[in-house]
Amino acid sequence: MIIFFPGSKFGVRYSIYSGDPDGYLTIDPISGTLRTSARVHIVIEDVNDNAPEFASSKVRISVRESEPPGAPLYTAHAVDKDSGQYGTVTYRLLTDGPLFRVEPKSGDLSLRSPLDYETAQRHSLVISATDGGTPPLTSNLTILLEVQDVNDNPPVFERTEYSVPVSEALPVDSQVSPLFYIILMISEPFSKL
Ligand SMILES: [Ca+2]
Ligand SMILES: [Ca+2]
Ligand SMILES: [Ca+2]
Repeated sequence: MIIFFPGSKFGVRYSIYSGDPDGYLTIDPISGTLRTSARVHIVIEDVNDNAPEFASSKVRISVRESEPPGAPLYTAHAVDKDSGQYGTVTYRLLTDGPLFRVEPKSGDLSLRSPLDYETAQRHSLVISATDGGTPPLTSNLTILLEVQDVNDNPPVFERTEYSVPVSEALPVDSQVSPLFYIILMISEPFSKL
């Protein structure tokens, strides 16, 4: 409903009195010209334009060879700026699978089986971080793992029994072979070995 007010300078002033509760209409108070307006809601949809990012592409860690399987060694963490599944990161180990494992959600790196310094003193691991886009975007982290030695091997003889012929005329404190040095204790009855 449009009403006008007599008595203004030009005799009439227009105003919208009712029928437009949401305010879509405006009226010129002098000319009475009606105009419409509308609110427009713009929703910006995210796209997968950011790959997961590690703070550094390479890290070094040091692990004792005595660490038990399952012990946490390192936590890989990548940040993806996208939202929803486009920003959801899954971790995967690309190398050295038999010895190590990575938890896909947390990025926790742990041992599957024990390390052995005497077998391998270094391992180079690559962990990938992949988002949930289609196609997915991926970044890699290289972990240079150095194995710390621990004293886990007692001295061992190559054989459990050795036989070396020794002359009874051999002087005391003699070397009987390049490999063995035997101090003969001269006392009966063991002097005739
Ligand atoms: Ca995005
Ligand atoms: Ca992403
Ligand atoms: Ca060792």
